[in-house]
Amino acid sequence: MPLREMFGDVKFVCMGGSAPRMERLAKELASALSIRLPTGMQLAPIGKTERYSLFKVGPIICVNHGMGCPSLSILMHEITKLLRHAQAENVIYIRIGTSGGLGVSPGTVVLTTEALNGLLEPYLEMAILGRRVRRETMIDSDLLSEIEKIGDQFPFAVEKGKTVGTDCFYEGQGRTDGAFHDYSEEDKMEFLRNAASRGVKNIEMEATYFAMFCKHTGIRGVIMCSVLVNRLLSDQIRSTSEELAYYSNTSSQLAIAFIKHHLAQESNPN
Ligand code: R2B
Ligand code: URA
Repeated sequence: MPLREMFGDVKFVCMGGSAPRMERLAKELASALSIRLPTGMQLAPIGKTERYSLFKVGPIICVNHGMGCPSLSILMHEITKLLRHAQAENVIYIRIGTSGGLGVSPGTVVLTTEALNGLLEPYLEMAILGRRVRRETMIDSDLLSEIEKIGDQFPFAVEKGKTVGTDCFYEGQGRTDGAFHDYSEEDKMEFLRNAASRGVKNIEMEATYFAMFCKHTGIRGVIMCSVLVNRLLSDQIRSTSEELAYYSNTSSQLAIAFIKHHLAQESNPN
């Protein structure tokens, strides 16, 4: 494929778990940035869609990464190789996701400052060549304050905080409504309160790998996740489907506003 021609202009890669959400985001970005497809053309995924669905609108890739770090890790390696071959420069990676909140209300977008693993430690541990390798998971992006400011225009809250990334949605996140659990409701609340007291605002399943990857490669990356439920109050989502659709879309709205602002600033720096 003529990769340079196809992807050499890329400036942003938006990644999120689900393919339909990423397709919707691509359509919303096209409309927000007034990117018109030639008459009669439809937005379509590029390449195969068995594992990931990738869309491109102007200088933005929108691609889904599935659930958990193993799935995300393959995507991040392959997208990064693709963009290197295409000679794309200064690309910003954005994870746009959903999460369970700690002490923050549904609809809030948490901007991750640092990712913690399920032991509440600030690193990702991987087995590489039969050895344990630990890598840092700080988000040292100068973009967080810019994004926080952009958040002021929205009716939902945008807050910086630490994010726990787990390998398991149920026991790993201290749920008591999975197929089994070997701890009590009190144990669960102690874990969640302990995490909150260390500055954790949300829990999801990809932040550690995403943050590590960006730090290790020097790629500028940010994680913005919508909160679906305040886990300090309940694990059950009691919102209506309309409310839930609104809550899960707040991070996409923030990402669109950020990309628009950033592109406008680049084309008119004064
Ligand atoms: C958020 O939602 C998914 C689990 O339901 C997971 O991918 C995540 O991080
Ligand atoms: N995704 C998660 O991983 N956890 C939640 O509580 C909600 C969404």
